[in-house]
Amino acid sequence: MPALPSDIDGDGAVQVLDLLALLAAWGVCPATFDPAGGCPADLNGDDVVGITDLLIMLMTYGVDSSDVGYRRLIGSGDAALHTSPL
Ligand SMILES: [Ca+2]
Ligand SMILES: [Ca+2]
Repeated sequence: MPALPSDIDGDGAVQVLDLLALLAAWGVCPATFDPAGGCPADLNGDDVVGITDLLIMLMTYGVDSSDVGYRRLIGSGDAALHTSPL
């Protein structure tokens, strides 16, 4: 199963610790200056952790990678989910 991009700490769910990690990294990514450093909170890859990344995280906030809703969100899982209205 693909990883949740907003799951910054990698525990399988998007929750308060991921939000805190994003807020702690707010601003220009260290990766801009140190390509080896990485910038997991930069969810849209523009080298800045900002409002767009926060909005991306909020779209999946509370989602657990084992949830049916997550499988629907990423377009995998039971095909019947794709025929039901959102
Ligand atoms: Ca997490
Ligand atoms: Ca960004």
